[in-house]
Amino acid sequence: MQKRNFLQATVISAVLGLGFVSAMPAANATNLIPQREGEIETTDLGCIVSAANCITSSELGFTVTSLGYQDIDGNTYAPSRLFVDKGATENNWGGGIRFGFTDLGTNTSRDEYWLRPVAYDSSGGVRENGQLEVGRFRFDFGQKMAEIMLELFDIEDAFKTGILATDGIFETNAVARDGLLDQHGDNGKSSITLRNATYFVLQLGNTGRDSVFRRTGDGVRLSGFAVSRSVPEPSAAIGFGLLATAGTFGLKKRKKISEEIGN
Ligand SMILES: [Ca+2]
Ligand SMILES: [Ca+2]
Ligand SMILES: [Ca+2]
Repeated sequence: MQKRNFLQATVISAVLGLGFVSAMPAANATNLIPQREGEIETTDLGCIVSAANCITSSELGFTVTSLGYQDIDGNTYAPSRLFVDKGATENNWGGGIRFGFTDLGTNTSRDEYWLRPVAYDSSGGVRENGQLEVGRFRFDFGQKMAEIMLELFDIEDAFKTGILATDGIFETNAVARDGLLDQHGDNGKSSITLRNATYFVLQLGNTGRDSVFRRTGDGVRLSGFAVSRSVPEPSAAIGFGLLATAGTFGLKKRKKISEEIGN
C-alpha cells in the first residue's frame, strides 16, 4: 500500500525530526504486507505456488505459522494458507485456489495489497475455491516490537476474529472481549495495536453454524505494520501517537456490496 508506506516514512521522519537522531538509531518499520502478490511461506506448510511467487520469511522479516482450528461444533479444519492479494487482478494459484476480480463478500480497495487466508476443510480441500478467508496464524518477529498495528477488514461475526495469544499489550478502539473484536459491518475496518510483543496468534474470520454466513463463514483480511523500539521515550510517545492516528487516515467509505451467501 503506497499510502501506508508514505505514512511510515512520515512517522519515522517525524520521530527523527525531533533531534534525537544523533543519539539513537532510527525506528525500524516492518510492513506486514509485501507489496507484491504471492503466497506467504508458512513454517509448517511452505508454499503451494512456484518459488517466484513464494514470499519467504527472510523477505518478510518475520515468520508465520499456520494453525488448525475448530468451529463451535468441534469440527476441525486444516491449517489455512496465507496469500498477499490485490483485488484488481484475478489469480489462479493452483491447488484449486482462484481469486476473482470480485469476491463474494469481502472486497478491499482494488489498488491495495491485503493478506487473505485460504481456508481448507478437514480432508485437505480448499473451501469456496480458495475464497473463504478464514485461518489461524502465529506471527513471530524474533525481537520485541514496540508497536504492531493490525487492520482487520470485514469482520461480520462478532467476537470471533482477533488475538488469541501474545506476549505484548493488547489495545483496540473497537469493542473487544478477550482479544476478539465486535463485528464492524460489511467491508468495515477494525484495528488492533500490540505493544512490546515478540509474537501473536491471530484468528481471522469464522466458520460454523454460529456464523452469520452459515453456508460458508465470515471471511476477514489483514493488513498492518510493526515498529521496533529504538527511539527514546519522548519522541517515541509522539511517534506512536502518530502511528495510532495513521490507521484512521486509511479509512474510506466502502461501497456496500450486497451479498446473499458471501462472507
Ligand atoms: Ca488478485
Ligand atoms: Ca462482507
Ligand atoms: Ca471471500
